[in-house]
Formats: sequence, structure tokens, C-alpha cells
Amino acid sequence: MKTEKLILIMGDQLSHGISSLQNADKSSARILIAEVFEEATYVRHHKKKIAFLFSAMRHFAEELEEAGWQIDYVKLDDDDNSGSFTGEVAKALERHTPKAICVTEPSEWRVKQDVERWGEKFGLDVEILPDERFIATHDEFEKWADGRKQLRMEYFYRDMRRKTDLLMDGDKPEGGKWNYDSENRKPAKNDLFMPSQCRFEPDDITLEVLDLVEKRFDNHFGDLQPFWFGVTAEHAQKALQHFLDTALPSFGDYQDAMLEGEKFLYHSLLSQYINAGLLDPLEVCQRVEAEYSKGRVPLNATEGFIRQIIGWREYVRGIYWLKMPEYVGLNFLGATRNLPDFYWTGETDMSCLHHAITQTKEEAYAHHIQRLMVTGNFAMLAGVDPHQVHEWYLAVYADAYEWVELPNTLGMSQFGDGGLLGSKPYAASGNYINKMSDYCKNCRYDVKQKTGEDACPFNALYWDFLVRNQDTLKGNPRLGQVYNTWNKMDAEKRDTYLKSADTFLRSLN
Ligand code: FAD
Ligand code: DLZ
Ligand code: SF4
Repeated sequence: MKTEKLILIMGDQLSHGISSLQNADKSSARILIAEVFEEATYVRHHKKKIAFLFSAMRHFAEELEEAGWQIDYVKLDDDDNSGSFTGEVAKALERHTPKAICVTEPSEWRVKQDVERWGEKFGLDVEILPDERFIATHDEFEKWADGRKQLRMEYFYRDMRRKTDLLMDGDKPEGGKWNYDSENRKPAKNDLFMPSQCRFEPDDITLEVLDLVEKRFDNHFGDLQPFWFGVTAEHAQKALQHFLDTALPSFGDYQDAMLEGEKFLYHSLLSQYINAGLLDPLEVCQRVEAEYSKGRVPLNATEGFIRQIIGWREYVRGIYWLKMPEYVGLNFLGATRNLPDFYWTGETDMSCLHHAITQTKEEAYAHHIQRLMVTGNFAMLAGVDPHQVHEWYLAVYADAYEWVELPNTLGMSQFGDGGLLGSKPYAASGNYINKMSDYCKNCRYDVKQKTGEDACPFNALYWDFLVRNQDTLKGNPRLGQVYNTWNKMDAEKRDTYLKSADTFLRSLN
């Protein structure tokens, strides 16, 4: 039968219920799924991330074919692979001569711009459908944001609770409070029971992809082996069940904790599956809520987890679409330093950074507090150009797509947007890292020393950052107390802090 509609499904749209498939007719639609060099290299993604997505795309294509869809799958190594979505759509149009193109809205602004040009370029109707896997529509977020002085996640999150009816008791929040974060900040000890991860053996499809990635992306960051990610919706369901069974009950308590020997603690490791479309975010939250209803999981863990997804995840997406394209160029603090080389190697004497970066290299994963308070905090204190920081995060994590990574990095972690996402910079001295982790005990630096060659660099950098940015930050009401402390400090002590920081920063160059 003649092809009526060409449907492009992108690497983070691997959901059987995706809007582009919903009203399509299996006998007359042709599905295009394409591995393209441009997507793998616009930042040089971690090898594991590329392998995960290519394998997941190939498995998804097989599933669609089994379900009766007509698939046109383009592999990266196909002879005439053009290397871009636009090039592959052009070729598919020649092969199938459809009357229209259909696509679910791309998650990244860059790609959406391209797709919006296709109508004119190809002289065809291009139907761009909303991505219904998110809870808030663009319109809803814009309406919520309209006229507000401050766009605080907490208030948006309450609306999402009402909309989804998650953890609601009529129109009141379950347990009487919207947020139980005050119960969620415990450090962890090594003698706690630690859950395992849900690991999967690579099948033939994955092995072929691993071979391809090894050959074609050898110069990208990260270890390809051992590769244990799930690559299908069935795998992702198993990973979810494993998380519910083993880690969720302690998720809240140890959400902010870091331990040298434990890369994952009680985190879910679900973000890469959710972001690629292998798991539905609302379903994940409903399953978590069901565990609470059964009495298996305390409220602080349940609420804390659900907030990350229907609160933070939805909120950062809203901010991204509200503020792009200007957002990516923001640099509120005017930071210009180059990203230190050790972000690519992990070779630094600072134990916290060494561990967070090494595990990123090994697993394409670090949990939120490692990203925010170790690698992010250090980059901000050292005055690294936020655009370089953004490109690093986008490249190195298996769950990274610009819509979610950029607001988290540039906004939350670097204060590059001047406080749209957080009311003050997430700046901290070594004391915070020492409280929340065991990294400091084996560090070449001494977290208790404030200045000098052996002092933890975070300590002097913290004050140096505040002084360097005093003109920009001194009006921030949440920093008033900190600046008072600085101003009351003995002049000689202040000088020693600044000199210590200067010596350290020079050594970075
Ligand atoms: P868990 O700790 O188990 O949390 C549960 C789920 O909540 C996650 O799977 C995720 O879907 C969601 N979630 C939690 N925090 C956030 C958040 N701040 N924003 C959005 N969703 C959240 N998350 C990404 O998915 N992609 C990114 O590229 C990304 N970049 C980040 C960059 C920086 C600088 C920071 C500070 C955070 C970033 N995050 C990003 C958020 C968070 O760190 C990850 O979602 C989380 O570490 C993923 O691991 P997990 O699945 O084990 O999460
Ligand atoms: C991240 C990524 C990579 C590495 N490769 C591909 C690819 O070859 N083909 C594809 O369809 N998607 C890939 N992706 C995910 C896309 O970058 C992501 O879907 C878009 O940025 C969404 O706008
Ligand atoms: Fe990090 Fe400082 Fe602790 Fe070393 S002493 S691990 S640099 S916080």
C-alpha cells in the first residue's frame, strides 16, 4: 500500500504510546528511526550513552515491527547514512513518497528548530504533535509562570500533585504537609545494607552496537565496558520493580548522602529509562505511591521521590521551553575559566571530585548531590564558564538531554540564570561534603584546615567566590548573613583566604 505518512521517531521517543503513533494507520504509515552521527557528536556523548540509545532504538524498532508497523531503520554504518535527521528524512521521502511527515515534538530546542523548517524545505505538511508523556503542557506552565515574580518549584509542584492526584487526601496533601524534605538529609554509613543494581546481560543486538561504538566513538569520554544497562521497556520495568523492592524505602533518608565505595546508594537509576521513553514517569510515580499505600514505604521517601519527578523534572522542562533559546547563553556571574582537564580524567587529588568523576567515566552516572554539590559546586566556586560546564554534563551522563540537563546545570548548579531556579547559589565549603560523605577521610587535603597548601580547596574557594561576586550577589537576602560573617572577619584572615584561593586557582591553569 502507498505510504501516506512518514513518522520519525527519535532516540528519546521510544514509547509505544507516543503521540505520533496514536492515530496512525499501520498499513499506510512508515516509521523512520535513524542512527545519525550529528546526534551522537553535537556534544561528544559518553560511549555508554550512545550504546544504550542505539541498542534501545534497535530493540524498539523490532518491537514495532512485531506489532505490525512498517519500519525503515537506518543504522549508523549504512553506506549512504547522511549523518543528520534532516538528511535521513530527505532520503526517506524519496524512498516512500509520503503525503505528510509526522513527529512528536522533539525534546530539544535545537532539533525542534530543524523540524519546523521541514515543511518549507520539503514542500509537505509536517505535523508536530505534543509530547504527552509529560504531565504539564507548555501552555499550562506558561500560564502558571505568567505574572509571578518568582518561579519557585514548590508551588508548581503542588499544582502537579493536584493535577495527578498523587499523595492527595481530598484537596489536602497526604499526611498534612506538601514536602517532607526536612526528614531526608541523613549522611550514610558503610555498614548499611546497600541494594544491588538491576544489571542486564548484553544480547546479540547490544553486542553488535557495542562493537560499533567501540570502533566509531573510541575518542569519546567514558568506559564502554562493562555494559549492563537495560535496553527495552521490559528491562526498564524490571529495574523499576527492583528499585521498589530494594531501595525505595530508604530513598528519602539517604538521598543526599555520598560514600566512596557506593556509587548508587538508594537511588533509582531510572532517569535514563524515563528520559528515553522506556518508562512512563506518571506510571513510575503511581507505582511508588502504591508501595506507600501498602505500608511498605514511609511517606518521606514516597513524597521525596514523587517530587523529583512531577516536581523537579516537570519544572525544569517548563523553564527550558519558557526561556529558550536565550537561556543557553546566560552567564549571570560572568564566569570565564576553562573547565579543568581533570573533569575528563578524574585525575585530581581532591578525593570528592576524583570519585564523582571516576564513577561518571565508568557508569555514565552520578547521583544528584554528586552532580550538584561536588562537580557543580566546584565549577561554580572556581568560576568556570557555565557553557563549558553545561556541555560537560550533557555529554557525560546517560540520562542527559538538553531540556533537563541545561536548567539543572546552568540554572540550579551554576547560578548562571541569576536565580530563576534557585533563590541562592548552591555554594558550599568542604564542611558540607564532609558532613554528607566519607570522601574527606582519604583525601590528600584536610577538610578542617581553612587555608594553606594542605587545606581543602573548597574552603578558601567558597569565600573567594562570594567576594569575587560580591557586587552581583550582595543584594541577595539569603546571603546577607554570609556577607556579614565575611565583613566581620579579621582583615588578615580574609587576606589569607583570598591568597590561598588564588594560589589554588593558579595551579588549575
Ligand atoms: P533518583 O535520585 O532516583 O531520582 C528519581 C527520579 O527523579 C530520577 O530518575 C529523575 O527522573 C527525577 N529527578 C530527580 N532530580 C531531578 C532533577 N533535578 N531534574 C529532573 N529530574 C529529576 N537529570 C536528568 O534526567 N538528566 C540530566 O541531564 C540531568 N542533569 C543534571 C545536571 C546537574 C548539574 C544536576 C545537579 C542534576 C541533573 N539531573 C539530571 C537531575 C538528577 O541529578 C538526575 O535526574 C538523577 O541523578 C538521576 O539518577 P536517578 O535516576 O538515580 O535519580
Ligand atoms: C542522544 C542521541 C544519540 C546519541 N543518537 C541519536 C540518534 O542517532 N538518533 C536519534 O534519533 N536520536 C539520538 N539521540 C537522541 C536525540 O539527540 C534526541 O532524541 C533529540 O535531541 C531530541 O530532540
Ligand atoms: Fe573534597 Fe575537600 Fe573533602 Fe578533599 S577535603 S574530599 S577536596 S571536600
